[in-house]
This record gives sequence, C-alpha cells and structure tokens, in this order.
Amino acid sequence: MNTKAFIFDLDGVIVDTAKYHFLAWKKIADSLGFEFTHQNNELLKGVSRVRSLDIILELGKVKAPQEDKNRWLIQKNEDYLSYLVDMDESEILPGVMPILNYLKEKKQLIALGSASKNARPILEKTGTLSYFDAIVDGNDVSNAKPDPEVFLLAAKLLNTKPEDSIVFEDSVAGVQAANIGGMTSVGIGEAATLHEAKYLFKDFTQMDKTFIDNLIK
Ligand code: B16
Ligand code: MG
Repeated sequence: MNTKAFIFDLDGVIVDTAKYHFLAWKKIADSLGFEFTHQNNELLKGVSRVRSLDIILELGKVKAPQEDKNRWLIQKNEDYLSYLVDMDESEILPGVMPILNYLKEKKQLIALGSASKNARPILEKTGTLSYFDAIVDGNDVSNAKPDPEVFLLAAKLLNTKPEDSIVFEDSVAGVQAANIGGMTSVGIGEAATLHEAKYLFKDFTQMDKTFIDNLIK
C-alpha cells in the first residue's frame, strides 16, 4: 500500500476556533471605535497574528506606533486564550475523528500545518495530539501562507514529496499555499471562497472513505 502525507490545517479544519479569533479581534476593533464584521474575519483566516492586526488596522484606517501594536497583540492573544480554557474534544469539527482514525487504520502519515502559535495546547486539549506524526505551526516558520513553507516543512519532516502530500484547508491563503507547494489541495468550506482548491467539501462529514482510498492509490 502507498503511504501519503495528509497535512491538516488547525483553525477551521480540526477545530472551530475562528469564532474565538473573531471575538478577540472584535474586542480590539471595538476599543478602537470601528466595526469588525464576520465578512472582515474571512480575510484573517490562515493569516498570522501580526499580519491579522495590520489588516484590521488598515480596515479601521488606524495608524499606530509599534508599542501600541505590541500591546494589542498581547491583549488579543490573552483574550483568545481565555476562550480556550475549557476547550475539550467536543470542539472538534464534525467528521474529523472518523477521517483521522481511517488514516491511522490505513497507516498513512499525518501532519499539522498551521499558522497558529497556539496549536500544541489546542491539540492537547482536544486529545488529538497523538494522531500527528509531525507538527509544524506558527512557531516554526517565517513565511506566512500563501507561502508554502509550513506545508513543505511538514512534508519534509514526514520524508514525503510534495506531490505525495494532501492538504486540508479552510482558508484561501492556505489553499493557495498548498497549490504553490505542488500538493493536492482539499478545501473545507464554501465553493464561493475556496474555488482554487482541487477538491472541495463543505465539511468532513461529506468526505467518504473512497475519497481517501483514491488519494492513497
Ligand atoms: P495564533 P490556521 C490561523 O490558524 C488562523 O486561521 C488565523 O485566524 C490566526 O490568526 C492564525 O492561525 C494565528 O493564530 O494567534 O493562535 O498564533 O488556520 O493556520 O490553523
Ligand atoms: Mg484555518
């Protein structure tokens, strides 16, 4: 049987943390006196914390010295972490566990490829850490998605070529990163935003074992 590398994004793919990122960023925007909408939040998916703040400040037309930015970055992360305190396996998105278990059963390699610097504690809290043969997160890379660095490093750690790697992603930047890296991109979400993905599923409950079997062939 063939062995492929299956690389999972974290936020929006394994867990629905996008809602917590949204609440924490909204608090910053509220305190600065401008509106931050769910639509605005789409721009931040898969984007690093530092870049996310820059995008938000551009939206609110706010110019600020670096020391203010540093303070807001700390504030946002503290607030975000406060939402994660009680996190457990109930926050794993529907259909994820059956796919992870099937990949294990088929002796496939599994990696995490996330922009988040909070990835490890989230995997621990949700009881999914042991599924991953390699973890690459925001602490390990210097180039943000759509740069493919995060996924290329994950494939390298798994000793797998990019063309034998499959990436599950909910963000436009992440799908682009997988494509640029020469990997098979699987979008998890809406066709309207993820049309660049090679394959698309609304969520993991729509993905059956045959789809995985065909990727492994
Ligand atoms: P943190 P992913 C990304 O995670 C999120 O989609 C994005 O909204 C967030 O800003 C980024 O992680 C950084 O997260 O502040 O926890 O370091 O989707 O690449 O798993
Ligand atoms: Mg994501």
